[in-house]
Amino acid sequence: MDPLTLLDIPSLLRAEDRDIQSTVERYLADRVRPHVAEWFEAGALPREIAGELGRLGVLGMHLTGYGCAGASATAYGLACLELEAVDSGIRSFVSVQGSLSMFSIWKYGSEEQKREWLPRLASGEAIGCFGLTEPDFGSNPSGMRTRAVRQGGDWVLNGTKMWITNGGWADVATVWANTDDGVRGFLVPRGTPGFSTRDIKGKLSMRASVTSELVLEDVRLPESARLPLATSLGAPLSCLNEARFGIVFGAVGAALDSFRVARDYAGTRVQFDKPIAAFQLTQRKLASMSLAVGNGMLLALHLAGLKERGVLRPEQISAGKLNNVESAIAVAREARTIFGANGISLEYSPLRHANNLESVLTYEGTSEIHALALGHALTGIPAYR
Ligand code: TGC
Ligand code: FAD
Repeated sequence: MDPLTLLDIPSLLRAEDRDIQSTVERYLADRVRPHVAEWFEAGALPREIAGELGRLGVLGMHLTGYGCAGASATAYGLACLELEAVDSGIRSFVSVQGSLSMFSIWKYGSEEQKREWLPRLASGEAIGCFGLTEPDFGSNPSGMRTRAVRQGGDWVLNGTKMWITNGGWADVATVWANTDDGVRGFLVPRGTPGFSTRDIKGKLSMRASVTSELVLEDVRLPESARLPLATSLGAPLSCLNEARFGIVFGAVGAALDSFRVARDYAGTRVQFDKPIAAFQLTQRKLASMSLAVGNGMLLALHLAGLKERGVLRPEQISAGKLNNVESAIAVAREARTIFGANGISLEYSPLRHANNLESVLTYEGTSEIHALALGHALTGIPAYR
């Protein structure tokens, strides 16, 4: 049995959401799971995956119109769970494409920008990225140095963005820059003179994912490249809410997969003439992991319900991200111990998940930032600065 069946969680799900989850799970089992450890080792993700995920309908699946599926928040969350049960890098690709690149255009773009980009991004024909973080400004994006200056009717952008998922692949980058009037967003198509990317190598985490630096040197863009409805730092921060919501479910997926493979291994690995699953200490580990997965899933479903009713608040997403990512990394590490030495090989997923979750702990707001967001909500006192 697994932790979700133990609590009868599938009975809480609508049939249509479960169907979407099963479709995603089947695709991944067939096309991604058998290869993902290899991709992680090689530090590469095959680009064809974008078109396949587009055909599967998961890119921007929670958005409406322009080729997007208009699925429920719960279905989007369950898809993220299945994606991250395979590898956080695959979920990251989908999060950035749908929740950051596409959402920024869907929410803040002009009709023309939406028509130009959303259908191609939804199908995976085009890839998008979202550049907020800079080398010197991560947790504190308000200090960003990337500048956009008006020159005649155009904008000229200069600056550097760092740690950008999908950056080297992107056909269009949503770039956030400071202007004389505050933060604004710009769509920078690949090939624009002065715009270049450099992939970051040597990662010990999130290896099945493209992570890049974006360099903007006198990049000249027309006014029509600016996202017209984005008028402050609140715009990029609101996009983060969408991606953070997906992570609340995704983290449960990484923990669930770690639990499942550890439980199976414990049932077959014999020491002292018994399967190690027969030792009380192993059962205690499985019981604790199961509680963490079940609690994380109930929290995720509760937040999805709030999102579907349109009442989900940012601090509630912070609670979900902080709780579920911290508990997933603890589950993955505990699961790893059940494999003994075998647990450090790529053959078994828990240490790969734990390593990936180091990135998830940091990106989309570090655990410390989400703890401070909760502290702010609980006390009324912001303690970020
Ligand atoms: P502060 O003054 O608090 O806020 C500025 C304006 O933004 C509004 N706001 C939000 N709006 C919507 N949703 C949220 N979550 C919001 N948080 C803040 C706020 O109301 C205000 O609006 P207004 O109208 O009054 O101007 O800003 P601050 O500078 O004090 O910073 C607050 C803080 C620390 C919470 C914020 O800077 C923050 O969230 N920092 C973390 C940065 C971060 O998460 N970066 C992520 C980069 S993208 C990424 O990591 C992608 S990885 C994806 C993948 O591969 O899967
Ligand atoms: P810093 O902000 O320098 O933080 C360092 C440490 O100081 C952390 O522990 C932090 O919690 C702590 N700290 C900072 N401020 C405070 C405070 N006020 N109180 C207490 N502690 C504090 N960014 C994008 O824009 N787009 C992307 O697509 C993207 N993809 C990423 C993919 C990967 C694999 C990774 C690892 C990162 C990605 N990021 C992306 C960047 C990510 O959002 C940042 O790494 C994150 O916001 C933290 O910023 P930083 O790394 O500069 O750390």
